This record gives sequence, structure tokens and C-alpha cells, in this order.
Amino acid sequence: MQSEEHLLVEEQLITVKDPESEKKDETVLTDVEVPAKPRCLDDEYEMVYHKPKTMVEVSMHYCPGCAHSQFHKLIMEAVDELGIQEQTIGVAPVGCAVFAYDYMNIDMSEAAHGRATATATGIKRLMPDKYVFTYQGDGDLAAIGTAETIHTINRGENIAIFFMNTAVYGMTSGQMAPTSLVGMKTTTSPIGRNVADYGYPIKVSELIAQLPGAFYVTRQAMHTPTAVRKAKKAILNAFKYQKLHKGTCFIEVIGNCPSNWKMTPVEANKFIDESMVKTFPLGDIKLPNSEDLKLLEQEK
Ligand SMILES: Cc1ncc(C[n+]2csc(CCOP(=O)(O)OP(=O)(O)O)c2C)c(N)n1
Ligand code: SF4
Repeated sequence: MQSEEHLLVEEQLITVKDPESEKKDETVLTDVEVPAKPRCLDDEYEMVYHKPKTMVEVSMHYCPGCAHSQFHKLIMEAVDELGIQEQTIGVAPVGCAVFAYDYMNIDMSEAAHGRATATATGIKRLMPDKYVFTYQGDGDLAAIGTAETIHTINRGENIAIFFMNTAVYGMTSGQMAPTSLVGMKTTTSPIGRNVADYGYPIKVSELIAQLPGAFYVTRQAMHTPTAVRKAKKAILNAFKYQKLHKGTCFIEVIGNCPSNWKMTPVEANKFIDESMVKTFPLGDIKLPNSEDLKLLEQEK
């Protein structure tokens, strides 16, 4: 016996297939008045959000829920707000963010795997008035690029380093990184990272904060609205402090890699909250002193 719903569905199908009613539908559609501009731009509405103008209008290649796109957006928002699009030069890494230059509408250079800070050093030394930054993952910055990272910061190069820590090598399918958590399962530690064989996760921010050339070091995340706001503030500071020529600004952001963590984006955010921040506590690790900040105020 057919249920009532069934009959109803059949009735609707018959109506749709009826050529007369199809005609009627067309008439109705052409009669619809198309507004001259989107409702959201009517005077009664206020624009509360728009994409940063320094972001290129293309689809990104990142996996759904990946933190790279969010981190790119925060950096470009900061560039917009400071009005420094023409004065900013970025250096892209090798890793999932290898195409960062396709998304950020600023001058950018690519660097060989791990060598971004060396490339940025050259750019900044040639053009000391530009705002120069590198954008790097943990494989790039803390594995193959460890030497460049440490020596660049030890020299106190006046650049900003934006460091995305996902605790795995993303692009090459989730191998263990120096930052992988103890017990974390990765493709090269299928039963979990064990200290006896692989050592401890490297806390890069705490390590480099010891270097006299490090001017500002902070670790942030983007898994909650509050965390996003704090990360954005740190990024803004990293650009502003370059004016002082006092050393390297290092902004670590704990980001999710849902694909290699084998989690949904929501589960990945939860993992950051429940596990990642235990090993990598969030907050400022090295702050500029008040005298330096007074100098910045005077420059305004
Ligand atoms: C000299 C060199 N060695 C190894 C590789 C392979 N490789 C490409 S990306 C990558 C790891 C990237 O991981 P990470 O820096 O954490 O960035 P993510 O992809 O997670 O954003 C590796 C090992 C390479 N491209 N070049
Ligand atoms: S593999 Fe991970 S880091 Fe790479 S794009 Fe996908 S989610 Fe992002």
C-alpha cells in the first residue's frame, strides 16, 4: 500500500511534467523583479565583513577546514588595515602553502624547502624599508630549515616569520614532524610517536625566544573566535614592530590539518583545544620592552 507522502510526491511529479504548468513557471520567473543591487548593500544595511582586498579572487587548493586559508586571510587583513600592500614582500615555503603567492596580492618570492628566512634576509637587506615576511610550515621551518631559522633569528633580521604548526608534514601526506605530539599517530609513526625512538616535540617558539635577535615571539591559534582575534593582533604587531628595526618577530600559529589528522574540521578544532595546546601553550613568549614600544608611539 502506498503512503500518503508517496502519493503526494507522485502528484508533484505529474505537475512538473505537465507542459502547461512548465510554461506558467517560466512566466512567473521572467516577472520576478531583479533588485538593482544586492540587498546587503541597501542603505539600511551596514557592511560588517568583506574579504581583504589584498586577497586574490580565486578558489584555493587547500582541503576543506585547513588552517592555511584562514592564516593567509588574517595576514592579508593586517596588510589591508595597515595600508602596506605596496610595501610588503612575502616569501612562500615548500609545503601545502607553496602556492601562497597565488592568493596574496602582494610581491612574493618562492624559496627552496626550508630556506625562506635566508631568502627573506636578502630581500630585507636590499630593501630595508619594506615589510618582509616568510610563511612556513613546521616541516619547512623546524626540520629541513632549522639552521636557517635559528641563524636568521640569531642575526636579528628585521623580518616577520609566520609559522604554521600543524604537527605533521601536510603536503607529503602526514609524516611525523619535529613538532608531532608524543603518542601522535602519523604515517611514519603508525603506533604513535615515542620519545625513545624519536625524541620530544620541539617547542620552536620557546627555543628561539632565547636568542637575543628575537624581538617578539608569540604562539597563537585560530580554533575559536577569540583565538582568531588574538592571532590577528599578533600579526598586526609583527608588521608594526618592523618599523623599529630591532629584530625578528616570530608568530607561531597552531593550525589544523584535518586531512592528515583524519578528522573533520570540527574534530580538528577540538583536538587543538584538548591536545595541541597542552604541548604548545598559547600566549606571548617574548615581548618588546616598554622603551621600544614608546619609540613606536613616537613614530606615529
Ligand atoms: C629539499 C626537499 N626535501 C623534501 C621535499 C619534500 N617535501 C615537500 S613539502 C614537505 C613537508 C612540508 O611540511 P610542512 O612544512 O609542515 O608544511 P605543510 O605541508 O604541512 O603545510 C616535504 C618534506 C622537498 N620538496 N624538497
Ligand atoms: S594536507 Fe593539511 S595542511 Fe595541507 S591543505 Fe590539506 S588540511 Fe591543509
